[in-house]
Amino acid sequence: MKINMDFVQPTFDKEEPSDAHLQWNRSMCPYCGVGCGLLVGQAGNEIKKVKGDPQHPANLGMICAKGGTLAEMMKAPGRALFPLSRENRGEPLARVTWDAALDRITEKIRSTVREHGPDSFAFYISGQLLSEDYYVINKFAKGFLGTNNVDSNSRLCMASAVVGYTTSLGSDGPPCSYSDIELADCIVITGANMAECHPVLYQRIRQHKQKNPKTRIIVIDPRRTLTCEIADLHLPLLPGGDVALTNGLLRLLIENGRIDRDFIGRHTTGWEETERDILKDSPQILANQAGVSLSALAQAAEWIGASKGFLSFWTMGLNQSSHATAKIQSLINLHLATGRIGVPGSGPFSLTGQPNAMGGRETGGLSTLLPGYRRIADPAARAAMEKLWKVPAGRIAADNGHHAVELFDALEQGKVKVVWVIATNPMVSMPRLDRIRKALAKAELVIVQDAYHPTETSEAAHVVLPAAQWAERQGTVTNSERRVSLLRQVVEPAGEARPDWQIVRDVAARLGYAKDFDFKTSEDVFMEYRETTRGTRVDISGLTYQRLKMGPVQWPFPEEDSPVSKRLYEDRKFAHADGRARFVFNPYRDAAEIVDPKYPLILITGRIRDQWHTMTRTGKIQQLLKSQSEAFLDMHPEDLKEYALRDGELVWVTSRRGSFRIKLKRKEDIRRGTLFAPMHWGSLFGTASVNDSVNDAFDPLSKQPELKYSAVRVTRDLAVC
Ligand SMILES: Nc1nc2c(c(=O)[nH]1)N[C@H]1C(S)=C(S)[C@@H](COP(=O)(O)OP(=O)(O)OC[C@H]3O[C@@H](n4cnc5c(=O)[nH]c(N)nc54)[C@H](O)[C@@H]3O)O[C@H]1N2
Ligand SMILES: Nc1nc2c(c(=O)[nH]1)N[C@H]1C(S)=C(S)[C@@H](COP(=O)(O)OP(=O)(O)OC[C@H]3O[C@@H](n4cnc5c(=O)[nH]c(N)nc54)[C@H](O)[C@@H]3O)O[C@H]1N2
Ligand code: SF4
Ligand SMILES: [Mo]
Repeated sequence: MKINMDFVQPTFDKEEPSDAHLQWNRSMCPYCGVGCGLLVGQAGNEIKKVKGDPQHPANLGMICAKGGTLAEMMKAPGRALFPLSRENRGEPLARVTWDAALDRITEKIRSTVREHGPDSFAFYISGQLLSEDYYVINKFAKGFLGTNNVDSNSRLCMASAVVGYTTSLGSDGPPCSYSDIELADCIVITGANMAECHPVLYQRIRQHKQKNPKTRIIVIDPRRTLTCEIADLHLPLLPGGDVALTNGLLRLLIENGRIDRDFIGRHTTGWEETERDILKDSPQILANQAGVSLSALAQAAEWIGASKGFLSFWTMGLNQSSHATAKIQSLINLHLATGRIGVPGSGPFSLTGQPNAMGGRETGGLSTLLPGYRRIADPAARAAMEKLWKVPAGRIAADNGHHAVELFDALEQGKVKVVWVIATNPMVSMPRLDRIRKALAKAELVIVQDAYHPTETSEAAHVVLPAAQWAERQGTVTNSERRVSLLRQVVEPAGEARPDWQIVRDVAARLGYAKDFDFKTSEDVFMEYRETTRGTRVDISGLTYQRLKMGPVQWPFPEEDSPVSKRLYEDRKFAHADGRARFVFNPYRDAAEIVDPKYPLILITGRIRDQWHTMTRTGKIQQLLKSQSEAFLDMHPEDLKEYALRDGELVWVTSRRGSFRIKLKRKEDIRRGTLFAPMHWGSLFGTASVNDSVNDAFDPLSKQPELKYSAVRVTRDLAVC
């Protein structure tokens, strides 16, 4: 076998004397989508120390505070150690055997599906699962139970990026590599706070800028975030002003003669209409609508137009919006108009949040997808999967399953009766927690499979299943740049915890599908999964665990000796049937649409550097709580004055949907009229969650909710409302 050596053999750094007695193994960080390779130093079954792996191409040895405290994470209290069960909510959860727990689940799924049909059951899963977990869950639900009710927290995270790429380029899949950073001379970071959320990549950009000071960095964010420290230009747009802003940039690029008409003519469709529509609004109108000055917009257009390598990063500021698809298509238009895609240092680069959000998409982990980037709506795709899964034609239901928001509505309405939640904590992370609470209370059986208990969601469960986490199990993950890495098992699971895929396999087997779920190891699962990718855009049919043990690789990887796939579309062949990419024009939406005197402020929610989501892990690590130990609400000093409120006081934030109480924080670096609160704190920390009030409106195409834009008021007393 010829080996593709884009990764060198391990040379463990054992220089520090205190580390010498430890046994070092390779691992992967279980937090963000940068996908850092780690070295874990262990003594027996205990992980003592974690370092960045200098050989891993994603991080080249770097690591952030979250990755650096993983040894402490393994000692954090509150692990789910044994299966727990109770007949009715309100009764205490009691320890049961695995057999008893799995028998109970199996019987309930069997009887519910028999009486009410397969769509009375649903999985709600997570981008923190491994690809093998995802594959087994999808195969079980879509191929055997016959329901497409498998949606993931990626619906709150990446769904809009999937639709944006698919509609513009013909397929999902970020077309760039991290190594494009070092080749870019103009980097746009929009709706992304990379300094706090993708710290190691941010570090790479910072280093590139230090070495090449002429590299232009433009940050587009209503807040002056930490990321702005490396920015040459910050465009503090109005929340939701993105389409006006990007359309303004496109208009100025046209006026400046910076359009690649040769590329447009050969490789795209839809330009004529787009150019016509873009020219309808003046740059001044578009700048006003975006809430930025025309001179700043013109500066950004100038730098983009003059650059050779134009790379744009985006994350939740674009994805989490009720017009997210429009925002993303407008951004991709800039790359198509300038021909800056599929060439070094260029491309529209959606950063994934969770460690395996990408793998989730590849394995078909949304209610609209099947493995290999196949879509449920495509009859040929369903037929292909039925053949691969050796199930009768017509087994895979033709309709998409419920997306996340709709799934909880269906539970509340009693249409879905049994829900199995894996590796996500919707009682903190879903918008409109009042509805999620009611939905879970209505369900006949709530199964929560988590590495920790209690969580806000496991408290609502009938059955809690303990999952092995991070280095306690083995499998593959794909990071933002399409790089597949093998996460090795280096320690034994805590208590009786089991790997997620095994738990689902064992229920499938009990339901009579033992032959089809005859996977002994995660490698067995991987070998079956990789076959489903053959001939698709995410083809990894040449990949093996053995190859991955030598180092991670980017897909596609169709042969054992495939060349490195650094960039998609280098051949200018886009994935639409005609081989061309599509311009999609979107008119800007009036950014002030929902502001009403009763709810005059806009609440933005997001992340802080040292916490991970709902804090089941990072909230228990002292070192990570030091920088920020409690929830807060950022408000501009002028707004504090206007509403006669004081820095540090407790206030009520009220939206049309609900209220929560939180501590005010004076903050210069935020637009007047906007507020920011972290999403992390939930009821187990004794505080109300922001999601008690956050908007559950969603994008019509991606169904991703508007987590970044809620009209609210802030008052000292709730009674004032
Ligand atoms: N420390 C830490 N890192 C993480 C995570 C974590 O929990 N903690 N989670 C991971 C996950 S799953 C994800 S999805 C990513 C998220 O990573 P990011 O998307 O970078 O993080 P957020 O803080 O959610 O939001 C990003 C920015 O969008 C801005 N924004 C809000 N509205 C708009 C708008 O209308 N337009 C524009 N252009 N910008 C807007 C916000 O002000 C915010 O600064 O982070 C990943 N990394
Ligand atoms: N208001 C607001 N809400 C948001 C967002 C926002 O910006 N604003 N962001 C949204 C986004 S982008 C995301 S990704 C979501 C994240 O929201 P969640 O997915 O709810 O957040 P986590 O805390 O990461 O939940 C992961 C759960 O999995 C458990 N776990 C860890 N490892 C394993 C494992 O190996 N197996 C199993 N079975 N369990 C494990 C953890 O203990 C935890 O309970 O939040 C969304 N909600
Ligand atoms: S940047 Fe992300 S993947 Fe890397 S160590 Fe930090 S949290 Fe982990
Ligand atoms: Mo996310």
